[in-house]
Amino acid sequence: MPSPWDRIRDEFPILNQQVNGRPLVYLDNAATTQKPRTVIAALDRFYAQDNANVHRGLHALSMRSTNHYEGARARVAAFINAEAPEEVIFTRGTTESINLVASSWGGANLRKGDVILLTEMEHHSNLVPWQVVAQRTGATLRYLPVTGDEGLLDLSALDRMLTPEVKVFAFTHVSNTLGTINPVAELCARARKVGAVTVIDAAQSIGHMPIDVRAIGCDFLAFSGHKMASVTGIGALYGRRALLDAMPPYQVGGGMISRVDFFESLWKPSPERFEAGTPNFADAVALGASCDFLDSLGRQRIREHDGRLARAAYERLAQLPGIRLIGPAGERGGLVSFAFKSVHAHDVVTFADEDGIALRGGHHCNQPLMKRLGLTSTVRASFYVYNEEREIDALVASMQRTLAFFGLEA
Ligand code: C6P
Repeated sequence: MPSPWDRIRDEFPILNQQVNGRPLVYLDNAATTQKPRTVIAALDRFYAQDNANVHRGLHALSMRSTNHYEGARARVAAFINAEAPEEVIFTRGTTESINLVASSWGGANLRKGDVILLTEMEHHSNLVPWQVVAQRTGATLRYLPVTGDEGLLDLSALDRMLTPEVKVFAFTHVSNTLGTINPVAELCARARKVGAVTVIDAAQSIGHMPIDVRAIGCDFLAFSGHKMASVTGIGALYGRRALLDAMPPYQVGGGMISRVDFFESLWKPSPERFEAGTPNFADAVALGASCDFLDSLGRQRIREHDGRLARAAYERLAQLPGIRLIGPAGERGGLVSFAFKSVHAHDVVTFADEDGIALRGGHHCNQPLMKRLGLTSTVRASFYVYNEEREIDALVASMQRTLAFFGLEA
């Protein structure tokens, strides 16, 4: 039987184009992944056949649409092995999911004297919402250090930092700048010992590896559809049922109430409590389709593929003069991040674009981490299911051309 891997690039129509007269080499997958035909078709089919508002109508289209929307919720719940679909709340993505937890759970449960534990490698989306809730409640922020250029969490500091005052421990699964894969199950187990609630930012892991929230033992997990071969504007928050049911709403309005009077209202349970207004049901259907697509490839196989490319790129790039690679030299997620001593990241990315290669250069929404490493920016190449070894050749050749232009060749 043919494997979907055999013709993987044909599944992604966008890849078949030239950029600046060269075949496109798309290595900006950590920013957003491309979309396969099956996901585009699922969205098209939904709008062409089933579109109607959900949870409101008694007519056929509305009931069909509601079934698709709730089916997508069940599909996402199964994808992460949640106990029940009600533990999945649809949001706009990782950022909104974390804002929901910080504002709703944090606002209701944190007070002066409590500690919010984060890590130095957090994306702004898992940092700023906690700063704001700390200011609102009087709680204190604490950061688990990163070891240096190898970019690991300093687990030896955890015992000292994970005190009973820590009420919540929020950390990323895979760093979008370092490529580090954090030992999330171990972090959750250690947090549980002091009674801290755990929040995992899975933006960079959800599309790249198997994720089982029950095996990991987390309380919350946030992710975005557009980083897992799905469309923009949809993502999810997983939360343990008991915690969700005890949380106040994040936004209020239609759809999330059980009764409204002129002066007070009652809320529905999760997930409706956290989905005020008309939800993004069409894109949720596309998210369900991307779960099917990723499972057809096999998520363990995706992890091996992306990790292998990232390690190969790391080893090839390490031979270039004046390069500083950050993140672990061994096992890593599907990205590499580096800086040249004498060429700014934006110049590197601009030269690469001339060669048809899409990279990202900048601070990657990781300003505190950059400061910690004494950097202002890096170049990042990030891989996904359709990338091939020959694209690493193109990447390295482009870097050599850039270095030669600046008179820095070996
Ligand atoms: N990182 C990158 O190029 P949103 O924007 O809500 O879909 O995801 C935010 C986010 C949260 N956590 C991590 C670890 C992330 O990498 C991201 C998004 C993109 O690295 C855009 S800055």
